[in-house]
Amino acid sequence: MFGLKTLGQFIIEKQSDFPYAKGELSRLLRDIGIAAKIVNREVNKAGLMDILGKAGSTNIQGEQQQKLDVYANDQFISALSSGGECCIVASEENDEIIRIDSAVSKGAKYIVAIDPLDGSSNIDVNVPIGTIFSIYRRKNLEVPASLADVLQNGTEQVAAGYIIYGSSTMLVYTTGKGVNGFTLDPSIGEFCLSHPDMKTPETGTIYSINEGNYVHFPQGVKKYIKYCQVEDKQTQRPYTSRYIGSMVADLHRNLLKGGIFIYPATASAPNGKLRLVYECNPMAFIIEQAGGKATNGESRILELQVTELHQRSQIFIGSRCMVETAERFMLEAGKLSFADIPALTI
Ligand code: AHM
Ligand code: MG
Repeated sequence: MFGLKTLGQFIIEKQSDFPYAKGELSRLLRDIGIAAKIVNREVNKAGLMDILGKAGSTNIQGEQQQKLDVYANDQFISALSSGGECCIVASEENDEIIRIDSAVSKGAKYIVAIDPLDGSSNIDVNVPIGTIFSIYRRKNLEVPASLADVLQNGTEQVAAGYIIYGSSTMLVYTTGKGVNGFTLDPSIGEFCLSHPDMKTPETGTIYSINEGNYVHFPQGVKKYIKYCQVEDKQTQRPYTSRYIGSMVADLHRNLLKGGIFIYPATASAPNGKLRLVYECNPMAFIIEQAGGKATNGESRILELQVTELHQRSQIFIGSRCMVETAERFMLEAGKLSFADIPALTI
């Protein structure tokens, strides 16, 4: 372990950044890290499990074989329940919030919003998938924890992070004092600090969007895509298009290399597809902490009013300069015609 710093060691070290910390948040982050390792183990066997699934869709105890996204949900809820620091879990997999009564009675302070397995349509084809989490503090310890504690604006997040199950497994998180990334070393079963103080480039050359939906995009997005494709040496255009279809993987790559990820409104989804509470807000917190920017095309994601648990938002997120340019296209849409975009070559 020479020179290695594990997630557990790092969390304990960083606790002193918060003078009044009693270790609860540290324990919560540790619980998430443990659940992530369990989910990682199953994700890694996904193909194998499918093959073994031929023996029947039940396990050795005769129980129904669980789908991996349900399995991940169960693992995180179970780790958070037994950890005792989280009184409410809000998950993409559950219509309603889950109250952890044993933790409530102990006065647990934290709320966790989670997408246990994002991009789950990519499981079967061995493409990276992820977990996204967001942590809030209970608003008022004098009253029972409720949905109102979950419906806080993104600016109130105490911590946020993601786990990417890819060619290697990484856990990346922030508590509002920068972003740090840890790679799972399977030989010792520990997340080890591999990417300290992550910063995203001010600008980049990658744009990530499901261009198949082009005809349904708002004018500003259409025009921005065309801008990305125009030749211009100074801005290194045309940009490269990269879209995995797992937000965690697309954002992780863009965080490291510089780029923009857009999931806009479409004709059939006027508020976009991605969920504000457990997808957009945590990712926005992380990217901002890494020096990037996240908006819904006009307003900062973290300041959007949260009114519903499964609320959706369009999102423009990544390198600051690229997001600002895209925002300008959104703002000017309606005023600009295609001919106004410099050197448009389509
Ligand atoms: P999910 O939460 O059902 O997995 O959907 C979220 C995923 C994101 O990871 C990804 O960015 C997006 O859906 C891809 O959607 P699309 O296939 O419409 O491009
Ligand atoms: Mg999701």
